Parts: sequence; C-alpha cells; structure tokens
Amino acid sequence: MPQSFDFSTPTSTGSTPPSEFYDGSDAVSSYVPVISSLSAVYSKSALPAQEQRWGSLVALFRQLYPNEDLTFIARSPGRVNLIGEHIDYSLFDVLPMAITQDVVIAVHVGGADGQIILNNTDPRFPSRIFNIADLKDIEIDATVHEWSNYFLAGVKGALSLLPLAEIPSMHCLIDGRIPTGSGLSSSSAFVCAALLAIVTAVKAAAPHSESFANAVTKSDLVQSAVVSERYVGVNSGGMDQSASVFGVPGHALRVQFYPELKATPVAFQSDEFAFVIANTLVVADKHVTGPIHYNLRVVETTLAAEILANQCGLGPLPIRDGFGGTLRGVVEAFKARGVDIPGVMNKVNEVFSKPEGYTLAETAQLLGQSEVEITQKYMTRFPVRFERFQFRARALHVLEEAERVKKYCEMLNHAPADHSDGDGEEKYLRALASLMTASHRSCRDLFDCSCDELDELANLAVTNGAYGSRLTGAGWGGATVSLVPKDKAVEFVDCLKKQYYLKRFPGISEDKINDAICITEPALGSAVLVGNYNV
Ligand code: NG1
Repeated sequence: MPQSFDFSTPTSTGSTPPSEFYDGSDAVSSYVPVISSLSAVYSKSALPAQEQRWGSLVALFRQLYPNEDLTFIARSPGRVNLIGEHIDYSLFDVLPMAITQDVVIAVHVGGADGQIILNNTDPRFPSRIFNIADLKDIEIDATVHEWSNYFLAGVKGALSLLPLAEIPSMHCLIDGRIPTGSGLSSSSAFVCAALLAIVTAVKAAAPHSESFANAVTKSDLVQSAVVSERYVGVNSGGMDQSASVFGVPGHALRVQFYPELKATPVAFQSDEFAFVIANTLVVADKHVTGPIHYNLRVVETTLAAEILANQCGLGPLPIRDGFGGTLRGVVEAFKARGVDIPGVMNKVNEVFSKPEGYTLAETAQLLGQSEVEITQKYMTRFPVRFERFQFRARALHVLEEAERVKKYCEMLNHAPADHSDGDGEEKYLRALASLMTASHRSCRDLFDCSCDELDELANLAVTNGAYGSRLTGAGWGGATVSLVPKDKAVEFVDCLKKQYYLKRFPGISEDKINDAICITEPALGSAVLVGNYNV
C-alpha cells in the first residue's frame, strides 16, 4: 500500500541549506547522507519549485506503479567547474561545485519479478525493462546512443563495488533536470544517481545482512562511478563524479587526484558576488564527438607526458587507470630532480618544437614505440581521429591551468584583510575572476575546446559587468560560468537574455531562456531521501 511522502520539517533559515553533513573535516570518507527533508538539499530560494517538482514526481510514480511503495529517492546533482579545465585526467587539482540541478531516481525495491524497470519523466526517453539475471555480464554498446546505458553503467559500478550482493527488483522513475550536453555533467550525475540507487536498494532489500552496502563510502561511489562511466564510451576524468557526490552547500570543492582522491570544501571569503551559469544552447555531446574532441585530448595529454618522460630520461611514469602516464607524473618526476614548473614548461617548448604538431609516425619516433603499439595502447578502447597531435599547446594549457587553480585556491583561502573597504573587496574579486578569464583564453587558444558561441557569451559577460567569465566543463558548446557583483546579478542576466538568447534565437520562449541562464549557488552532493514510509 503506497505511503505518503513527507517533504516537511524545514530547518533552514538562511539562503543555503544547513551544512549539517559537513563537519569541517575530510568530505570524502563519510557516507552519503540519508535525509527526510528537501530543505536539507535545496536553498530557500530553490525550495518552492523543487517541492512542486518532487510532488509531481511522486504523483507520477504512484500512477505508474499503483500498488507499490516508494522505498526511497536517490539524488545526485550536476556541477559547475569554477576553474581547472581538462586537467583532472592529468591528475591536477580542480575546483568545481555541485549545483541545484540534479538527477533524481524514485525507487520501489523488492518486487518478485526479478526486473529493473526504468521509466523517465521525459517522454524522449522510453521505458526500459531489464532482467536482473542478465545484468551480471552485460556489455554496454557504447556506439549506440541509448539513455538507459547510463543506468547500466551504474549497475556495472554497483556489481564491482558489491560483487557478492544480489540486486533486488527495482521499479524506478527517473527525473533529470540538467540539460544534456550543457557542460554541467548530466551524464555523471545520472551514473552517480543510478549507482547510489542500486547500492541503496541492495541495502534496503537486506537491511540486516552484513552486506558490503553498509560500507560503501562517498569515495567508493566516486571511484566506481568514474570507472563505470567509461563503459559509455568516454575516457572520463574524475571531477564530475567527485563534485556530484561530495558537494557541500555554500562551498566549492578542491578535488585532488594525486597522490589519492581527496575533496576539500573551500568556503568563499566574500558574499559580494554571484556565479551565473549561461548555456550557449550548443549541445556538446562528448559521447558522440569523443574521437575528435574529449577522448582525443586525453590521448594528446597522455602521449605528451609519455614523450616528455622518454625524451628527458624521467623513467617510466606511474600509469593512470591502466591507460598511460600523466603530466602530473612528469611534474613530480622533474620536481624530484629539482626542476620547477617554469623549468618543466621550458622542457615542453624544447621537446615539442614543431608548431604544426606531430603525425603518428613522428610520435612513434619520439616515444621509441611502433605506430601499431601506440594505436593499440592508446587509441583502441576509445578510438580517436586526428591529423596531427598538438602536444605543446595541450601540455602548456594543462601546466598553466594547474597553476591558476593553485592561485585561485590560495586566494579563496586568504582573502585580503582590507575587506571592509569596498575597493579592496572589488579588487580581490577582480583578481580572482581574472584567473577565470585567463582560463577561458587558454581553453580557446591552447586546448582548442571553445567555440564561437562560448567565446561570444564569455565576452558579453565581461562587457556587461562580470568580473570574469569562462567556459565550464568540457567545452565545444555547453555553458559559461561568470563571476558577477551580487547586486548586479539580476541586471546581468537580463542583459545576456537580450544580447545573446533573444538575438541568436529569435522567438525563443521565456521558459527556455530561464532554463538556460541562472544565478547559481553551491549545493549539497548526493543524498538519499526517505520519507515517513517503510524502508
Ligand atoms: P563534462 O563533459 O563537462 O561533464 C568533462 C569530464 C570531466 C573533465 C571536463 C573538462 C567526464 C564525465 N567529464 O566534463 O572529467 O575532464 O570534461 O574539465 O568525462
């Protein structure tokens, strides 16, 4: 018999939800919070719309599964990356934050049919049914663009985390509110939510067993989600999953991958600014364009690292996730030999002296390996298409961007003492934001991951009063993030509406524009919501 879902018990009085799940220590090793109130997830301003949305979700769930209890709802958010683009897979720190937009999965656990049933609130994604017995060795066909693949990636992750556990029947309704291809990590949020839903279902089905599900930490979820997402065809880094799972309200997250995964919440020292996300509405689907964009950049940076190690006699580099060496490995090896970052940059310029880039044959020569060997090692699981590798530009972007992240974090940690003076605060924010603008330029000129629309939005942002602006996420479309004075944020959004959206897309609806551009705040990461019903 269906039970009611209780969203009440608001406890928040400020504009952001209470950081009750962050005790000021390491945000990584703890468990995903189980909560009973939406006010623990969403800020006061976001709450009314979210209550309505969740209410509709529960109503639809009951319509679809009239005789089934709603056991729990798993939720994982998207993220915006403030700075540190395309450097996570080289194992350098990045600084994302979780956002309000998320993927939620309402689940009934424990039917007798041995099935996972997936329904989606979005009619573009038709229902899917899987027999759990067939999922043990399921192969995901990454060449087919199929929405349920992201859930299956979660199944793979759960089976690797809990190899001895039985997945129970799960009847699900999924609602995703992160626009796909917007650079806000809809795919990772989906994989994280699916993985969390499955692990939670395992636990709900056997609450008293000594199941490993009781021991799955946030860190386990992240590491498993990163590996799982690769089944969908992207050679992903770990930033998105980290932000989605570890997010802390009111904080950015400094995510470190070296020497091991660590996420440190970073508070903002000023409340005189806001972040505005603006979607270009150019869909950047890295699962489709991987071979010429994302996966190719992973290959270029990996080969650049291997070549530097070979040419500079650094010896074999530690291998990232069974794939290859990293530029972080190169920096560490040079550091051990007394060479600093400017020194490493000089080496990059020396070793990669050809401005036109490198053919596969030239790459083979620099690496001392055959073309076949290189193709097999680096370009077979995730195929790429290229004419020449641009090792110098890609490596310089990575090294410079990593330095910008360091500076940005230092600035966040040590705000100037003269905050009371308005000028001091503005100067501070401008300096912070100038790192973001420099990051955009580097993404555009060195990493070649921008596009005309992103450049236009970033420029419009600065001419309309933003302190700084940059593309966020993988690029080639998707969104920008701008740091703007708080008291001008609403006016700023209006200007971009007129100067970008209404100009480029005449006749675009108000709703579409409002979905595309928003003032955002750092939100809570993954959570499981349990109402006053029988778990
Ligand atoms: P998007 O495509 O914006 O979700 C991708 C990667 C990140 C990171 C950024 C670039 C995945 C799942 N996400 O993010 O790890 O490399 O590009 O900084 O591959």
